[in-house]
Amino acid sequence: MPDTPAEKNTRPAPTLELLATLYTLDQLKNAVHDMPQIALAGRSNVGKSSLINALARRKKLAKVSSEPGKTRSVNLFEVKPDGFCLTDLPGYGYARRGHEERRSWAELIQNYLEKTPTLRALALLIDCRIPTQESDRVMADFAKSRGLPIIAVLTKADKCTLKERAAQQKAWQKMIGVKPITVSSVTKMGIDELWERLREAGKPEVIEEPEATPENTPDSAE
Ligand SMILES: Nc1nc2c(ncn2[C@@H]2O[C@H](COP(=O)(O)OP(=O)(O)OP(=O)(O)O)[C@@H](O)[C@H]2O)c(=O)[nH]1
Ligand SMILES: [Mg+2]
Repeated sequence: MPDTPAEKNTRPAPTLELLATLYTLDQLKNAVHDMPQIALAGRSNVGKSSLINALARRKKLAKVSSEPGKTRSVNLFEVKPDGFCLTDLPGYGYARRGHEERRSWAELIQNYLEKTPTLRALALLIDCRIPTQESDRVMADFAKSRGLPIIAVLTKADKCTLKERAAQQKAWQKMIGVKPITVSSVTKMGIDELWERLREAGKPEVIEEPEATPENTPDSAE
């Protein structure tokens, strides 16, 4: 008889499907999805949309640009067959956009984060070459204040040396108390490990049946 393969290896590889693109607060309010959600947050250009593509093993599922400020909407991607959503958010902290545009994005991100009851975790992305910034700390503090688990991700690992990477990991671990996973959307380094973490955080809650007691067990039929 063949050996039973480990459960991890029998799970079908997840696929990503665009479920909704939301530009306004009204659209956000009316988008009712009861699936668990994990949001990808981080400064503009950190590589959120590229990471969505790397996770999906597709090139153009999410729009990517070398110009910061590419993603302007909240994009929900359903993870199949797991049944949760990954959310690609606009980036924060990009100074060269107009004041009005930045304000409306900030409002959209804030509303999404504060008013999504099924939000399960925040994947917080940090560029491995850029020192910690106040805006990242604010995002981490927000997640902590909500009791949201943070999955810390160091992006663009292909662009920095091992030494730089280790220093950055240490700085982030000290600041947010979570060891970041190092990934590269170019070489696909760390993508499998990140999938494991995301699938664990997004899995549907198991509602435990109460234990059978004489009080809650109906009498057997005559
Ligand atoms: N070398 C390298 N470049 C990357 C990686 N990930 C993203 N990039 C590049 O970084 C730039 C920004 O990537 P995006 O994925 O659009 O970044 P984003 O965080 O979605 O940006 P906004 O939508 O503006 O918030 C693009 O030029 C990408 O090709 C990576 O792992 N390695
Ligand atoms: Mg983007």
